[in-house]
Amino acid sequence: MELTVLQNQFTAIYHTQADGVATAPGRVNLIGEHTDYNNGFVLPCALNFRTQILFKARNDNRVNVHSLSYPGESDSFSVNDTISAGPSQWGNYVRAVAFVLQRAGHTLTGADLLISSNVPQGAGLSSSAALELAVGGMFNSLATLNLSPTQLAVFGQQAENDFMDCQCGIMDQLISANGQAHHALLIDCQDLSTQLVAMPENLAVVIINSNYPRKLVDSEYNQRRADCEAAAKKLGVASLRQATLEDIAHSTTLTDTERKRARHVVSENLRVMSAVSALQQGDLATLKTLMAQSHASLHSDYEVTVAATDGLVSLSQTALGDKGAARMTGGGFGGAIVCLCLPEAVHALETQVLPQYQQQFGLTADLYVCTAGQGLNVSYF
Ligand code: GAF
Repeated sequence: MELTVLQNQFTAIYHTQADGVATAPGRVNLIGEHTDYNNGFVLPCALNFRTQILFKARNDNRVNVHSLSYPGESDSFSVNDTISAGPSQWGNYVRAVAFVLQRAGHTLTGADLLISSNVPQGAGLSSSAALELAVGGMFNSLATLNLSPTQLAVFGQQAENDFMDCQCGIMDQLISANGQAHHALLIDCQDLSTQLVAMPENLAVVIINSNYPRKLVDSEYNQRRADCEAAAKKLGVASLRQATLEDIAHSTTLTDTERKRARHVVSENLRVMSAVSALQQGDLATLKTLMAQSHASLHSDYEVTVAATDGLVSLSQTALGDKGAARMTGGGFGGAIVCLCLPEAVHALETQVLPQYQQQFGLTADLYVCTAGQGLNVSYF
């Protein structure tokens, strides 16, 4: 939404003008799925879809929150008290970030907030990480906490883990904090070091949201984490980052399920590193192979795809031919797929894949042609 419209809305709600705006993006992961919580490698890029929070500091310790996505609802809490869950799920993301900052000993400032977002929700594009980072950036700036974007990302992850009860890894928050326009970011989730990887100018990033209703996502996600931790323990390593495909093949103690989960994680880490070289060389044929292997592994070994996302990927791979690559992206169990393709191939996705998907699965998919966007930003008017 245009900033002036948002500023007017802020004034209509709070009868005063906003001081500034904190904005943070959603993300798409190009490759490296379910590797972050195994201390592995991921290669996401920030999106040009963003969450914006207009804010004005208050003289008391209250945080008042409105969201344009939930008109008629609001939240309000005091940063002087211990923060607990409130009436709304969306408001709880604001509370969650305030809670973890407060728990770490930071003194927060009260503020009036207005949230607006164009990150598609429920599509696996990290709308929650975008909100957490915008909230963290806003408190950081208002209370002069001097936290780095990476520190804010860690607080965002803690907010998910310790307040929202979702045991996610660090990828979504870290890319929302540190993304750079026109670049993907290779993240080593073991030490949180990052390396920018320029996106080839001749490749479009296309996201297709399956709109498949996501169910049991959190419980299945947490179960995958537990499987990986059990596998690492049996292999005698601190995390699957330290395991090799040979270790996994030769182990006599892993269950079939643990062997499959570990094989996905270790092979996916190798694919991420190959994908970085392929992106740097603009080698679409290799990217196509790697993304197809990643999807197949997520289907067979990690078992986080559903028929709808398998179908979308397969239809996209056929429609793109040698002009593009496709795989599921994000946590899975529905959500979105990502395609990297020549701009001239986008038409085939729109005119062939969307109607075929509708016909086969009875669902209307949404297609977004995206660009790699900028990470967290806070500015004053
Ligand atoms: C979700 C999680 F939030 C991430 O941390 C990551 O594990 C991803 O699923 C799978 O790669 O987005």
